[in-house]
Amino acid sequence: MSISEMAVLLDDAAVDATAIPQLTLSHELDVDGAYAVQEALIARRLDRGQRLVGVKMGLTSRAKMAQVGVHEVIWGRLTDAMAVPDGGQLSLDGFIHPRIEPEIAFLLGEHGIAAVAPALEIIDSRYADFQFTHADVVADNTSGAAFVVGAWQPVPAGVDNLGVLLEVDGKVVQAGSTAAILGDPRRALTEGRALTGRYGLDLEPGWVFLAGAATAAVPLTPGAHVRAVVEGIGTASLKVS
Ligand code: OOG
Ligand code: MG
Repeated sequence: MSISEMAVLLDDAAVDATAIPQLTLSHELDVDGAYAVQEALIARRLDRGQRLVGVKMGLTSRAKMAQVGVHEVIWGRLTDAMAVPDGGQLSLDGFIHPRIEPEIAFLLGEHGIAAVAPALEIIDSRYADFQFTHADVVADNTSGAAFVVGAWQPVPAGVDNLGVLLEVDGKVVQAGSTAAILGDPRRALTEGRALTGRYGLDLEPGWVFLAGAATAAVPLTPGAHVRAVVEGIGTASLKVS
């Protein structure tokens, strides 16, 4: 199966909210090939009028690596269609088996980080049972489905040891620290620049950069009110309808 055929399979799976078998069960796919599938998959969305608005890192914390059994840092693309306003509503209709995780977001400036914000990421593997290899998850745009960015804040002196909470209906369901993100989420940006550059993508000023979750993700259920709290930075929230 060609790169573009794999991209069509993954694109259709997302559009139809229907899981597919892992590509690597029946096809040869290495990580470079998987990034080519991801690029082709996102190109289809850009052809449908979506805009690239940023990049997300994945598996930058041990908690996340352990949850999915893949131990490599990965990255994916964010389009405007994936953005949900802070405090907004999200219907689960278009998702397969969505999970949510707390993140820290950077607003990219001309020279480094222009602002920081708490964020939520909704991930929704297009593979059956949320099971995948490194190459599978890269091809699937690193499970990216939607994201919420809270109010942008000036860059604090350090972002390397901030408490991170994920709350559902007012109860803490995950707790961690930004220290879990490669020791310092700014390191995720350094790695992100290098990794995206390897595949010909330059991070642009004005883009959102998600550094990767500090904690494991939790299933997203109808009616849930979900909030990420990042110490000293604020909150990002979402209501599931
Ligand atoms: C892969 C995406 C990981 C993160 O923040 O670590 C990710 C997955 O968990 O399905 O977005
Ligand atoms: Mg994430």
